[in-house]
Amino acid sequence: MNFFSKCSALAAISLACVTSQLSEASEVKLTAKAEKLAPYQQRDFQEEVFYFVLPDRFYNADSSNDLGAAANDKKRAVSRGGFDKSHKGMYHGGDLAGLTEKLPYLDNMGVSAIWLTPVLRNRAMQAGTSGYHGYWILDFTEIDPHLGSNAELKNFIDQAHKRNIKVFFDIITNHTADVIKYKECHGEDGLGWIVDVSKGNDCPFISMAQLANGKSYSPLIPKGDEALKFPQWLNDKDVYHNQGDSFWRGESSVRGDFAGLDDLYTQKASVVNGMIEIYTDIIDEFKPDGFRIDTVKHVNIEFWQQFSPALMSHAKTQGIDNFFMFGEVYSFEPELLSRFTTEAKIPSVLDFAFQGGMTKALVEQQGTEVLAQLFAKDHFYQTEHRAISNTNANQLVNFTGNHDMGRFAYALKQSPHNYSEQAQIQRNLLAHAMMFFSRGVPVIYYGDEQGFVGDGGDQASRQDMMPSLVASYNDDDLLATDKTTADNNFDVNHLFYRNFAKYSALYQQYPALRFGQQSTVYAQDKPGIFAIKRSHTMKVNDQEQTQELLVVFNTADHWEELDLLNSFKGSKAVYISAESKKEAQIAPLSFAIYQL
Ligand SMILES: [Ca+2]
Ligand SMILES: [Ca+2]
Ligand SMILES: [Ca+2]
Ligand SMILES: [Ca+2]
Repeated sequence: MNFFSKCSALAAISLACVTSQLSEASEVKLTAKAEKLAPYQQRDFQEEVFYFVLPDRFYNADSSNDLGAAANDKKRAVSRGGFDKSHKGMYHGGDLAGLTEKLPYLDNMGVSAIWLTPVLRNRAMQAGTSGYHGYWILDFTEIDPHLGSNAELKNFIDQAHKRNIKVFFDIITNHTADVIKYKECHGEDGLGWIVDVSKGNDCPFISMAQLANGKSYSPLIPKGDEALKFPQWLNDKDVYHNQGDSFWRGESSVRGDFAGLDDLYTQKASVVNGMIEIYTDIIDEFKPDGFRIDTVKHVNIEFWQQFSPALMSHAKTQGIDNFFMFGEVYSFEPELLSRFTTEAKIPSVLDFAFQGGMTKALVEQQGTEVLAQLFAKDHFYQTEHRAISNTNANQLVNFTGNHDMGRFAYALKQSPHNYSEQAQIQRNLLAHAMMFFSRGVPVIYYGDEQGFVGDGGDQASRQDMMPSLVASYNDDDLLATDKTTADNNFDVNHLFYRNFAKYSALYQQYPALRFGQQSTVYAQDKPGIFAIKRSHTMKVNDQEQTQELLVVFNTADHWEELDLLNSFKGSKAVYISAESKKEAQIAPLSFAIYQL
């Protein structure tokens, strides 16, 4: 009996047995996630399937807000404009009303949590591009008018909660929009440049040693901009470092401006308390289910040691018992990443090391031992700090690509291996399967489910889901579809969308895939088999039951023998992504899950 026929026999009781992930005909009835997942208020963070989205690039359901603030709104004049659908660095019109309208599309794919790029009010224009991405906050008390109103955000959260979907905000404590200028760089009025910006390093960083020797910048706020920020204390120049631009190393990494963005003096108690108040107010007003924290590495650890526990405990007083936070620490080293979940007391971080492992194994074709080496460092995340939320590597946040580094599909496309379209499709699907079925919480980057590719990172990876007018997006060859980004791309029949829906359903069906302790069963020094065991003990009717799953990936572009199954007598396949010709073989670039 081959695996396919085993799989068919099981199909009646298992949710998903398909002959091939590339076949069009293999539709299986999946159990709705609502039947498997606990209600959002009681659900653990590590049960989620995340969808990460830039609201501006998703769906425009209200063209009346496309320009942002109203023309007669004096208070918000700097939050008006920047709308140009043909420019990749401008607002494209997507909004909260659009996200609300498209909730069924996300729900159907099995998404159980949505992470939005920052929604607070931005300076609309800065240095020739716009704040469409939300990372240039001016007003920490209200929603950017391009996206909608505070009331529309509340409605979006209510509608998501009705579908048992959580909502996470992306928050920033490192910097505000760029309002403060330096006389030495921008002149007496702060309105231009008096240095040669073509030489790079626009406003060179002044170190602590230089400060001690009397060198410093003279910060100023251009006339008319003195009261732009909310709350008011953010308009005080003394709550910023004012040391010039970061060059991303040493003390400049924490004390420097991010390309001119005003870097907060996060060592000062008033700033720590001010930021805690800003975000406890946000929790009180909107009751989000958690936060993703931006630029964590660029803020001193002592700040997080106060900020993180304060927010976690405040959320509990608001009845959000499972409130959770994860930080962005741009590093591929578990030794450094884990400092922020342990020393800095942030419950979890985005697992950049996991993303790096996917790239090594599936783009660069390194041996699967690179994955074993990655997971061998999971112990770094286990320390006494777990008192906060009993966290461990299972709560790390897995992703394959993002809005800064670009999509995994782009990494495949530009690889010197010159992958065929079919190979790009298979490798992309396999990377996403690893993201779902390895320890950690999966994050689908919006558009990946529609075969988006992109020309690189940053603006080049922030395509529109709605019909785009950006020429450099629309000339892309999307994977597994004849459509382009000039079309509407909410296709529930796209190969990737359908597969991600299956991955979500599997994830939600088997507790061991969400909670299971992971151990490596097999890895090798060349592409091929990587096998892990996921093991989870739970109480069922007062009896302890252990669910054990074996997940086998084949990263090679050839068939591999599955001799290792001999060590797991009586195992049965619960999912095989590509039909096997023979028992005890696994198809190229495919995976299989067995119950032990
Ligand atoms: Ca709009
Ligand atoms: Ca900083
Ligand atoms: Ca500045
Ligand atoms: Ca292009």
